[in-house]
Amino acid sequence: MERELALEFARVTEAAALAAACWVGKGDKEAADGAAVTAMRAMFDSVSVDGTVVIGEGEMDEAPMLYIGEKVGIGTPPQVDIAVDPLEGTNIVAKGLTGAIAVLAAAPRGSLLHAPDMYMDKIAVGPECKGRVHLDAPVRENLREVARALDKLVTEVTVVILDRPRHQQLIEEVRRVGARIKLITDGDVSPGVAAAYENSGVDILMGIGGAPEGVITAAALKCLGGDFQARLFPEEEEEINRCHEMGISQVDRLFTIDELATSDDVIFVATGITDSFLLKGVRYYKRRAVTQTLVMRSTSGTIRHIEANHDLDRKPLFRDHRIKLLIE
Ligand code: VTB
Repeated sequence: MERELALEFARVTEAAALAAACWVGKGDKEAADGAAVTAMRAMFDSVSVDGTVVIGEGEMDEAPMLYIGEKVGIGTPPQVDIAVDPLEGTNIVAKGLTGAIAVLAAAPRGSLLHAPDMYMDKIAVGPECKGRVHLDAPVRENLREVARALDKLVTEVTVVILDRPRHQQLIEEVRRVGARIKLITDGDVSPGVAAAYENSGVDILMGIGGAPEGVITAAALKCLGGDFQARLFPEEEEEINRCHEMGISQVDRLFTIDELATSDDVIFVATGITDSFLLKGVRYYKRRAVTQTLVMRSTSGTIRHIEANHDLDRKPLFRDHRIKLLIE
């Protein structure tokens, strides 16, 4: 993939973030998601790529836009797989909490796992901890290894876990070992990526979240040289059948980072919607809005932060939307 593509993709997540940001705290997660999807879809129409959505808003019959299998981009080479989450953290935006991002990963056709929409057990760490943790190792062992690798006391290690009843045992085990925990309400992509990001305050992400989000996190960690391991966590027979239909015959197999994103040519972009471990959220002033976007390419290993200052009056998509919100 040409490096210029990375900047084109940044515009795509910026558009989604700007659209979703109008909905912060308004209690309407569907509207927030719809706005992000519409903006992302519209911006894709100008990107020089022959893209196929492999992780998106759902199957064709459940999503009008960015559905799995949908073609995006203007249709010229390169042929790429696209994984999107226009609004990672719909509840976060609805309630005005921290941690929402608009995110996109791209890799050559056939190189991102077509993950079924179900739960996935995950562990994500940064480069120093690569090869030192294992999804199936006891929590105590993993946290001690992370502490050693990062030259910290275990009491200084920070673990991010989704605040869910299913994680009660995991949380108890982490507390027994003495590590710090940051419980999050939603949105496990941003802390998963942050685990590999210097000074983010996150050392490791653990627990069960969405499988599509897992593939997106793996793509990001490929760019950062971090590690990610995962196992699908189907809850019913129907989900097991779904795995088989999607070509995953051994449902309980462990996926390494290189199996989730097989290519070494990955682009990852994310724009902050609300403040998160990774990025600042959208800020407004004087009919302008400032966005922060993380842009990474695994081939070069470059990590860019793009701070963009947008003139909202010159962006019809957002201008009309803002006027509509004001009138209503
Ligand atoms: C995570 C998180 C998402 O779902 O995957 C989580 O990254 C897992 O699902 O933002 P549950 O909410 O059922 O626990 C989200 O929070 C929402 O899709």
